[in-house]
Amino acid sequence: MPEREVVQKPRLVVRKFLARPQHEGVGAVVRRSIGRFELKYFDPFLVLDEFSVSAPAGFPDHPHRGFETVTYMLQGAVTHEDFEGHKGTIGAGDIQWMTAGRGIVHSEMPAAQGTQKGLQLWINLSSKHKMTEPKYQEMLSKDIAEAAKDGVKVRVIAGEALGTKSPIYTRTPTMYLDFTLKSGAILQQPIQISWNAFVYVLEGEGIFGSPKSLPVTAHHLLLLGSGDGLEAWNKSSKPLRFILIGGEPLGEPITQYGPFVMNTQEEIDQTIDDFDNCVNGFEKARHWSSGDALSLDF
Ligand code: FJE
Ligand code: FE
Repeated sequence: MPEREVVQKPRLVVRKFLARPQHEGVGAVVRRSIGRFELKYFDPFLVLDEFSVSAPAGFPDHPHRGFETVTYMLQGAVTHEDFEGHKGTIGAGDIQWMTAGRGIVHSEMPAAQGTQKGLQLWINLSSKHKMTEPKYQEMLSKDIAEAAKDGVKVRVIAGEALGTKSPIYTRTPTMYLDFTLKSGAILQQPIQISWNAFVYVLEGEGIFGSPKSLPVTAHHLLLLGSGDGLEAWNKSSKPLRFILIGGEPLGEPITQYGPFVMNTQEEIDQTIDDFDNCVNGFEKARHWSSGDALSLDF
């Protein structure tokens, strides 16, 4: 009996976006793919930014409520500091999984000379988790599980790949995998059938979904259609690196005002009120500032 394939109904690429650079924060540049006008929301994902920032630019004091931010560093380092005194620096390969929940006010600033690069993903929280206590999960590069087989290497940030599991707890069920395929390598990666999933290409060129499709290069976002997994090929002579992210859609109404994402307009009005008055989770914003010279109007 032949071995059963891990992917029986491969997902095809249904939409493709090139993320062009735009200005965000103070003097920072992001290539935004999810969260821009043409793709406001890909349930449960609100924003995907490939950011690039050099001192003195950055993302000075700003609030969040109702979702999670996941920062994955690719180059350099970023220091974050919040209104509870939680402070730290994440460097290349490290991850910070921040559940803003009912409220975080923080700054995210370059920590080194040169250009700091990374990805920041905003994952929506379901109505029952929006007002949860803020929480951080941080993993250093050396602690991120890696697996390799037949020219495919994966760093498992969330979820499971090649028999390796991540310890990250996801309130909105999410997979986050960083794949590198050597020249000639082929990938088959299962994805929950009911989840939304996309690929973001970081380096090299890859063929996704069908072996007959055209190669895709860096800074492209590919939305995947229905199916039980992803098939990808590196038919080029150079390494291919891409991120595969999937998540269970919440199927809830969303109302967004900048860094506040709730279900209804009333909840947004309440959030603006809470923030202005430093109550309901924003208490510590009253006497706090990171000390960054820059300031951000969100
Ligand atoms: C934010 C504008 C912003 N993408 N990528 C408005 F820029 C931000 C923000 C970020 C951000 C931070 C990092 Cl470290 C990386 C990012 C947007 O901080 F939250 C609002 N509201
Ligand atoms: Fe932030």
